[in-house]
Amino acid sequence: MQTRRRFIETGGAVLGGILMQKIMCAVLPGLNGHDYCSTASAANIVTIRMRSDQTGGDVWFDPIGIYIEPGQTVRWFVAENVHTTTAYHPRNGNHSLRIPEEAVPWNSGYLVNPGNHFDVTLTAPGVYDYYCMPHEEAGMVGRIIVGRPIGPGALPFDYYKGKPGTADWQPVPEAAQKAFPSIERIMREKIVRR
Ligand SMILES: [Cu+2]
Repeated sequence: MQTRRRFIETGGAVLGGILMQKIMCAVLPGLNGHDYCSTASAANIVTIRMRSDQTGGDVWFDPIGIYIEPGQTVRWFVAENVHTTTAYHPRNGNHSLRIPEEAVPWNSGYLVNPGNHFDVTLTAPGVYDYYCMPHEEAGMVGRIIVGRPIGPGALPFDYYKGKPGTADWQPVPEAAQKAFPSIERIMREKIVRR
């Protein structure tokens, strides 16, 4: 919970910073044209909503697939229900590695209230697959491509079979495998909704 609170506070500070930036640039015309007043920082945040129908029987990330540039920040927001955003990585419950080797795995922990959010800034190029802990079996997964579609996330789901040190890895559930948008579609459309 501590980790989650810290990230929510960090997210709040970012939002506050954007608001302050807008106010400063509106009231001080001299600042316009300055780097401080560019929209780059706000545009750098990509939002993914964590959705559910009323019964909780249908759950999904929206959008389910996105393409971003290295250094952009992804922000997951709870819209309905309780969710996590958790990278496919052995450090997260022995899940198989499906993010770039040099990337730091994330796990938001449970985000329980609408509006709760969690930010991750992705710099290493490659495919990043992630899941929602309580809803992975139901196929609640998402895919982010940063810069180029490379790395373990670009490989078949069973690529690690027979390799040393992977015997404990959990396979990606079948419903989740079917839910991922293809790399080709993300590269073509940039934003893929379910
Ligand atoms: Cu979920």
